Amino acid sequence: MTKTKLYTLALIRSNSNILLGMKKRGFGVGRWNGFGGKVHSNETVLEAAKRELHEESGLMVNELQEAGTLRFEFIGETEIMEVHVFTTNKFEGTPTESEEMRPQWFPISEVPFDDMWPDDILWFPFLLKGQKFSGYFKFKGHSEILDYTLEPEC
Ligand code: 6U4
Ligand code: NA
Ligand code: NA
Repeated sequence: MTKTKLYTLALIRSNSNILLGMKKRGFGVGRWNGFGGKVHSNETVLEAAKRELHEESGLMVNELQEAGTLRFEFIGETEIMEVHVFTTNKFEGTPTESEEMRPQWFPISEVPFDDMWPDDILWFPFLLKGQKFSGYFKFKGHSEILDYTLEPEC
């Protein structure tokens, strides 16, 4: 039996820059990533997205737009990760390093895809043009995509 676990991922934009965090521990360590984590049992996905963004970057948001949904399967593991991706260009605060993340702004033209999850280069174009997306990726280890589907969603 496969079990689906819910996660959030928030990508913050400001003018022509995007905020990423260098993951300092745990899943995705050593990669630039959006901010997010596990949805707790007492909160909605949106509440979790705001909480994780604040915990990991110090930023606060009133609204987040739904950008897309990503499902990840890892060969040999029974759990499917379902990641709800959000974005906004309205936020309060200044990015601040946390135990988990070191935030840094990147120009949209210089997103460091080589040091990110390998799926990111595939779905970022949808995110950047504001097209909602739905993706499924089958990983071998954490660096090899064996199969995937990615499509626009309304
Ligand atoms: P702890 O360490 O328990 O506080 P938590 O912050 O709840 O962890 P974490 O950081 O393990 O959860 O969550 C994984 C994060 O990585 C989520 O924001 C989703 C994101 N993520 C997972 N797979 C990804 C992938 N293939 N591409 C991507 N982000 C991914 O861009
Ligand atoms: Na996290
Ligand atoms: Na977290």
